[in-house]
Amino acid sequence: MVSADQFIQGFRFLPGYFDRSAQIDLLAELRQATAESPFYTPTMPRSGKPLSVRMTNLGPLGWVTDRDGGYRYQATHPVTGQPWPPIPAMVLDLWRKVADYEPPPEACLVNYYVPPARLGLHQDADERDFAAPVVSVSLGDSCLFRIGGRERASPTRSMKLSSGDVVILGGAARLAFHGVDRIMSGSSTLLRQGGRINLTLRRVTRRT
Ligand code: MD3
Ligand code: FE
Repeated sequence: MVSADQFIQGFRFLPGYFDRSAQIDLLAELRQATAESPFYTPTMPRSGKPLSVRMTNLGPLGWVTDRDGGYRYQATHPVTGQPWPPIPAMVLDLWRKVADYEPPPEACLVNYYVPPARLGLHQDADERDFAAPVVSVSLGDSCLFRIGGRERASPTRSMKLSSGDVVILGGAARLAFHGVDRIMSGSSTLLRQGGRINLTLRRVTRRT
């Protein structure tokens, strides 16, 4: 297993960016936000098949999917109908420090993986702005993450993402296929019940 740093232009890996105490602070922010805006089970376009990953969002826009509406961004939680809670200051700070992109993120998707949840190989292409990077934060159990190239058939590399790690996907990496193959149960004590939380920060609309 090798780092993907030299594999795709625009991929940056910052292992252990958040120390244990920052991870605990971030988790406390997420507990507050998810009390108002709970994790729900999204469904696939057309088939209506449930995803194994549970989701919620923070920020002005959230990524959602369901059978009839497909993949999209919207301002409200699909179950509660309420606006998504704000993105925590420490997450906006992270964006300012690492994204090299002036406007703040519009969407912070929060994915919650309880084994055997996984995320198949896909591209993040529902945004209008591909000039902005995607910034990801991992919390809780480690996962086996896979990243390839701009085509589904491109060769892939696997790497472990652990609690506190940050990944920045800019440049060519912004449109790379990627997925989460497996959660490594018991690899972290951060979440009492186990599992993995991932935050992905994105710009959605084009800069004017
Ligand atoms: C590579 N999330 O929400 S984060 C997603 O761990 C998503 O929950 C995964 O893929 C997760 O869409 C991966 C790392 C990541 C995020 C966005 C990317 C890698 C990426 C965009 C382009 C290329
Ligand atoms: Fe993705």
